[in-house]
Amino acid sequence: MTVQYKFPDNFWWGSAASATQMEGAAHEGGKGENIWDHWYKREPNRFFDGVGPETTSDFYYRYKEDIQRMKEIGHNSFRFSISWARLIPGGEGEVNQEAVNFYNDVINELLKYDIEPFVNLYHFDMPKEQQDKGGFENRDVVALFAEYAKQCFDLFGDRVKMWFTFNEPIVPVEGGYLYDFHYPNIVDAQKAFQVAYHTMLASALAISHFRKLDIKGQIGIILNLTPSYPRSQHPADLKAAHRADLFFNRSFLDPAVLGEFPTELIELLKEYEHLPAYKEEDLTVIKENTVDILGVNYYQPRRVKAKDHVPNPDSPFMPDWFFDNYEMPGRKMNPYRGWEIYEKGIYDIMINLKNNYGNIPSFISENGMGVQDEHRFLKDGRIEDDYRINFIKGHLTWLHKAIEEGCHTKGYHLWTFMDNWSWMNAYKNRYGFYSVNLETQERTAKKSAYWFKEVAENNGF
Ligand code: BGP
Repeated sequence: MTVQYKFPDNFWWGSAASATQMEGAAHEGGKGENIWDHWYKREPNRFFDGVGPETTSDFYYRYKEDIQRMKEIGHNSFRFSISWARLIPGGEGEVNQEAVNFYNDVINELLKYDIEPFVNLYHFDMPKEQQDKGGFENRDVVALFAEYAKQCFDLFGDRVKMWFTFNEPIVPVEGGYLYDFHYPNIVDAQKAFQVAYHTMLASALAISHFRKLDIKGQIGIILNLTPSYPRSQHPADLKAAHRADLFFNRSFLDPAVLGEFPTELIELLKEYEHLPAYKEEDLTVIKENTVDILGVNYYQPRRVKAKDHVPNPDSPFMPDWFFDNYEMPGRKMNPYRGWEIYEKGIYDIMINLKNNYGNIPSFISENGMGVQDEHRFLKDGRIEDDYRINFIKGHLTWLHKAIEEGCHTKGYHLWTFMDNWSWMNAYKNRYGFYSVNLETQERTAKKSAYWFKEVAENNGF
């Protein structure tokens, strides 16, 4: 392969996944219930095809063969999450030894193949007992999360060098407290802001434990940074895009990297009486415990326009001072998932980090192309996913340009290693390098897996 786009030495090539989405063994190995197990039991029909978190690719039992596959396709790093409810079944108290053994084995197996384990502590999966007490609405849960994080550092910090506190903290806020696509299905802006605030406090508190333990590694957070593009240069549209950025990106990015919430955000929350409860000393914890590294998840941009004052029944929280989403005519769409494809977005994000966030070291922690009914692309027993190869290439090309312009970008992880269960969407959209037959658990590499192997081996394409 002639290499036109060469990436920096030691670039991380790999993929990402999460506990609830791939482990299976939802009621085995001493695992406690999390909100997904509970919600599925309560409302199975809310999940695509009625499929719940018990039906997965069974990584809990098949991690050895899967890690070997990672090696086969050139991974030098892999991100997974620890299930809080598996490690500490009720979210507090005794550690479950079977879980310790499992995560130890996974970490050791990855290291055996020179695959750097990237460990994320929370991927949307609050233990049910803690959610019953309010989850992150409840200040006590903040300290419990930090305690759980500390346990993880103690148990695995001798080998794991790359740590992340949360994946996409905005999603449980939007899903669970504004737009009804995650448990606890509450629609209440005040609670949403409280949960967002407590999540960022919990992240900083976990980082403070990490620093006290003097773990030889780095700690960060994974954010889905969604660039907001205005419909036009009209001041009202510009203001709408600015607010979308403020709420959906900067609410998390600023405290994580700069150690403080944007003043403008605080002023707006005061004005609209949504300021969450906080203690003065929290702000010091947030100030003193910023991240070493940022994981960036990028799928699609946000197109925004000024509110047109027509109530939108699909958007329960879209007050007048907010913005409306805008369906820009002619935008390029993923025909198999319904999300926009805008490769340059990845470059814009990186340039923003360089210019406004001290060029913090970062990497792409998720990017990927979901496809419905992907078996239609099956040819001679394997999925010919040229569309995914083009998708990755397009994004890597812009990422490469960002790096050439001085952005401190250290890797690229695809979402995801093998087709996995995805919350309410269950198995609707497939993203993996490997397809999985859920009846036989047979894995088959897609065309993109072989292509990616070459990219990783050549450190470029
Ligand atoms: C991201 C999440 C992942 C995964 C992905 C795809 O936001 O971090 O957990 O679910 O989105 O989502 P979907 O299957 O709904 O297309």
